[in-house]
Amino acid sequence: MHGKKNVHRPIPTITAFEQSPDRGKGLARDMAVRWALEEVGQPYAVRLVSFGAMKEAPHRALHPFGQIPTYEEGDLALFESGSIVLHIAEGHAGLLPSEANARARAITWMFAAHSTVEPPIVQREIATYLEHDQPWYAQRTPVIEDRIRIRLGELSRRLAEGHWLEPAFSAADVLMIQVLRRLEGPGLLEEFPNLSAYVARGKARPAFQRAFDAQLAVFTGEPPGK
Ligand code: GTB
Repeated sequence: MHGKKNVHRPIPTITAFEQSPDRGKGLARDMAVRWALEEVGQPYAVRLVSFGAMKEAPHRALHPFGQIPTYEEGDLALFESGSIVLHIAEGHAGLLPSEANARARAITWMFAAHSTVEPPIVQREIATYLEHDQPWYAQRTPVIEDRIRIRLGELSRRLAEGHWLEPAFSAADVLMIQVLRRLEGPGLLEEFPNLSAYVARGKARPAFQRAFDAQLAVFTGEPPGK
């Protein structure tokens, strides 16, 4: 049964960085999970983990790669933000269409966000943060940026004047917008005005703002909304 509403389920607990390197910009992958939970109105708890604790056995029992986010709900423990968002969308109304083909198309876009659009974006981050001292860095960066531009161009043409990837906002938009947010700032994303507008549309959603404020509060130490 898809899109079950009002089913009693335990409050899930997610993990997030105790100290996010993005200093509260909401770019770490707990943000997509928080956003999905906010969209469906599911309360959740957060356990903050340090970089050290992430690599220790108790956390690795939840996440084999020693990363965040994880998701615990009763007997169920999940890792991989895409899978977690899909699980949330499967269990609640509002993040996936109920008609079978439309639902399959939205799930396809979820995979596209993480499998097709995101990889060159992550390659650029890795080059910027970890490989900038390498002799080949200056030559490699424009190559990666061209790969990103190709994907953004393709996505931009498909989105065209559309508001969302499918006719209604879905879990696919949560993942895709979070992927595109990793390019924010003067640069590549701004070369594609409809993609910039798409990201802005997602960020304007009240659920995005609640999720953003909650993760920012971890960084500032202030309660959300202050
Ligand atoms: N495929 C997994 C998923 O989607 O859940 C990838 C999980 C992952 O990359 N987790 C990262 C992590 O735990 C945090 S989100 N890293 C620590 C480690 O591997 O030891 C990636 C991330 C981190 C920081 C920023 N930032 O500062 O801007 C953005 C994104």
